[in-house]
Amino acid sequence: MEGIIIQNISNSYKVVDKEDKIHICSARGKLKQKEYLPVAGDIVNVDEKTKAICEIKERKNYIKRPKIANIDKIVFVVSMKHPSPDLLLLDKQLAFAEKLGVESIIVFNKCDLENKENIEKIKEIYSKIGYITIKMEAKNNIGIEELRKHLKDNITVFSGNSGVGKSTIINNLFKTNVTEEGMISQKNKKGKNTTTAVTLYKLQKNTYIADTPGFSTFDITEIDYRNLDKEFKEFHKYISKCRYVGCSHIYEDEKECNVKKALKENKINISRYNNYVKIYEELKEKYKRRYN
Ligand SMILES: Nc1nc2c(ncn2[C@@H]2O[C@H](COP(=O)(O)OP(=O)(O)O)[C@@H](O)[C@H]2O)c(=O)[nH]1
Ligand SMILES: [Mg+2]
Ligand SMILES: [Zn+2]
Repeated sequence: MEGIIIQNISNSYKVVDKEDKIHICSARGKLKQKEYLPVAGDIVNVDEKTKAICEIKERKNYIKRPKIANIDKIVFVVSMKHPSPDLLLLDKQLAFAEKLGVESIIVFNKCDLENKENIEKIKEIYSKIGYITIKMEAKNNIGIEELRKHLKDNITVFSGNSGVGKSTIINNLFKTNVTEEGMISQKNKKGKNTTTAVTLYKLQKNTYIADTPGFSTFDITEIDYRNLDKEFKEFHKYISKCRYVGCSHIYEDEKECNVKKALKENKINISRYNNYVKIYEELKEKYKRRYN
């Protein structure tokens, strides 16, 4: 039987088959891939008799923290006020998604607290690059349906600082979808999740939202600073025309840098470029200290 793992607690795996039946399985003995263990999001083959997972299908991708496989999309939630937008963090998270090869959706939440002009200014930076951007007032259930359209047939993870509105958004997604047994019914009376394990909740057919207790944003230290420029989507078409191979697009002695030229001509946004430099220096510093 083939299914998807929606939860893993030690050696117990909840596997959902094509008929939506949940099987409690284990993952030892028969498992072909002894070198690693299955995680939430894995498509697996299960031995019907023993309920042992015997094979993990090849992964599209794998994230260490939170431990999850086969993610299709990441939703980055940015708060417009209280807390104010953290664009450095957003740019880090977008770089992470680019490296992983996963599509990003940027949600600007708490739009009720900020004026239209400021919202548009920030939103435009990212929509111009080609990112999907959504204005939201999760508290007032505005923007939820627009987001829902992008989640269909995908496994989605939410990322963003504490307090930006992730839980409010996820709860609204499930609340307005009364026909499906969702997150709400699987929570206890206080509305808290009953588990600390990464869990995939079914929003609709083939559509899952990962609930990731204790997780807020991705660790990007695995990105090699020398390749960071490639994770900035809008830099792509300029990079190849820099004079120096391996140009970092930062230092004065790198003459005829095409990225800097694009920056001067306003083809690259200054906030994005400045954050690129900050992230580059941060990753480089970490790399230098890696043996300490
Ligand atoms: N004004 C306003 N507050 C919001 C909105 N969305 C969420 N909040 C509030 O922001 C706070 C943090 O939200 P929460 O969903 O817990 O954030 P999380 O930490 O990212 O899960 C709560 O008090 C929410 O009611 C919104 O669109 N507008
Ligand atoms: Mg929360
Ligand atoms: Zn350059």
